[in-house]
Amino acid sequence: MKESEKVRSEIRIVKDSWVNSDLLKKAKKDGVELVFHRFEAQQPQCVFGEGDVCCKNCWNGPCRIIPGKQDYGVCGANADVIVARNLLRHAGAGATCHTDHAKETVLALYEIAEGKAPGYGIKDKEKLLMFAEKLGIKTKGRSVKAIARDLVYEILEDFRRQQGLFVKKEGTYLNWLRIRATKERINTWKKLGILPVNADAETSHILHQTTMGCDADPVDLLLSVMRIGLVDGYSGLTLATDIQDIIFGTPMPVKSESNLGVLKEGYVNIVVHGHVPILSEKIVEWAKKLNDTAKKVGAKGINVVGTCCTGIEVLMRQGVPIAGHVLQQEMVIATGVCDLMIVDLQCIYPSIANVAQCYHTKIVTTIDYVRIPGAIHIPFEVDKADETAKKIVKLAVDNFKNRRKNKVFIPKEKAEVWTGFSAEAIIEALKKVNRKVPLKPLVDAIKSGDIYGIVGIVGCRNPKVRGMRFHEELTKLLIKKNVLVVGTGCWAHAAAQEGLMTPEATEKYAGAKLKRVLKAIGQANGLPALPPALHMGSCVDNGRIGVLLGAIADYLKVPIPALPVAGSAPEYVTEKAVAIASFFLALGLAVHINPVPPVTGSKLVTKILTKDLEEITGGKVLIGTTPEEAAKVIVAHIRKKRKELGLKV
Ligand code: NFS
Repeated sequence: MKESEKVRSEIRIVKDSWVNSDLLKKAKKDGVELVFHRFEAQQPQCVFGEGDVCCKNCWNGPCRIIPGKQDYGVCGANADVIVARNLLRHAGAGATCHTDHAKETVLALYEIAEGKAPGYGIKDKEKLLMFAEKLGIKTKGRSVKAIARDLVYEILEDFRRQQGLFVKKEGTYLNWLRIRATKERINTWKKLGILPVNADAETSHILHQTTMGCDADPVDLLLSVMRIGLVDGYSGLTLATDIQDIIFGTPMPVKSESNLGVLKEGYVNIVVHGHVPILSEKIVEWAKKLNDTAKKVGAKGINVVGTCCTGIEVLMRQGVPIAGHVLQQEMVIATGVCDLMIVDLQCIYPSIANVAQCYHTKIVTTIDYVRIPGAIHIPFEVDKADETAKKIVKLAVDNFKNRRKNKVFIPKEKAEVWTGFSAEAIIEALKKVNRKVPLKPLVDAIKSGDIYGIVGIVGCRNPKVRGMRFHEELTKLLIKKNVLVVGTGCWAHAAAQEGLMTPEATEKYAGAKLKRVLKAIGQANGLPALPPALHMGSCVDNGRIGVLLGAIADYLKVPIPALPVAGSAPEYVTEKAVAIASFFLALGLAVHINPVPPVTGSKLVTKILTKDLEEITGGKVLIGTTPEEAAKVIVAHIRKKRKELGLKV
């Protein structure tokens, strides 16, 4: 890289408010390579990959499409087929992340029901009973464990049902979709023939469908993307969240802190990283129990903080502070005070083991299919949860003495965050305004235009858009226009660090009308105001957004696509994000996606996703490559929906 380019790239890095330049300098001195450095080393990135017109599905290839020169791969597949096939594979891979996550929790519930996981219980019995009753499971006079076991059996049906798989039969589709989606959506999906039958079979089936010499119809492939979106939405996201709520409790509002400043110098710092709360909940519990042990080694106590989505899980339910989003995971270690980072699955950079080598940090992997050379592997099983968590926390305590004082630097930045806004928590807050019909104040505000619309902003942070502060700026632009923002995942880290998840943010950033509504609801709940950016949870908690929108649509007696709402993934990175976007599109939402999704290599696929899909599911992809452009297209979409509903624009 030329010297001038190097300087430019460093300026871009430092421009991000979440990058502390002193920490960056120290990391450089310590010999640490960060995500930005590797990103720069990868430039220029492959243009064929960007348009997704590269096919590596067979060894006639690899083939790539150059319009007018090489219009077909060796087998005859054109750009439309290659792009649609690749998109389906990405969505499928993303959906398996969420269905595996959901299964981890469902199988944990089974162990609990069988009395084989003594470390865990059932915290939200009401939710368990609600789902059991919806699925026709007898509840009267039965023990909670017996009901939980039957619930697990019904859920597992969604992963093994064969009837209706290849020969479609009426009425055979996912149980969890049946009890969590709106009737109108189910009918629409039924008409389209995209109701999934078996989550595992659907995700493995698409590998067959997209192999050389199978499905060559881009439209059919895109309908399958929608079906996979539903697998992701119901057998992944919503199921994972619902079962986690049953085991660990449904989140309710709680205050905490965010950003690297939550690490504490005198304390044993344990960082939980990944996605599934089964492990992190136990670590939090054992850190409290072993707090005095830490004092014996000269520490003031144990400080557990989180990164990425597992951090959010323990933030939402226990108020554990969050240290950083996906792009900050290496920086957490570069502070020199991370005594142990414990990871479960997904979004864990393999590079953390290299960064840890520059410090005393121990990395502990816990899932058998997620291993990192250089890390210590301690398998985590629910039946031995307590002894394993205790062992890991002790490992961290023992490592405190190895900290190298000359390598310590903790950035001061930290911000208050109000979190825990599950759909139930939002309804509870609204009940303080209208006990009998809690949705009424929210819907009335939408109708009057005091809340112009609702936008769910979700997903990763992408090094491609750094320097732009997309999450932060887009959120501010929307709330200024009286749009209520809800969201999850790394967006939530960004919004929290920017101070957007506080009652004060309402005063500072919200448009006058939105401010009035949020103040009224907040004051009914003993707060100066509700925050204008509501933290609904981790990435799997995107299912909560679906449930909330479904409730609003049912209340208004209109389909979800008719609502003045939209979704946005302004810095998406992962295949999981592709699956989530597919779910939102199937739900009938307009979804802003940035960077521009990898479909531009096909004019047909681009046209279907940005235009024609609206006539099919009601959803469509919106493009906006700056926060200003994105806010403009999103607000224009909301305006259109308001007009169609006959509401004030
Ligand atoms: Ni979701 Fe993106 Fe990862 Fe969580 Fe963050 S990167 S797709 S937000 S941590 S899953």
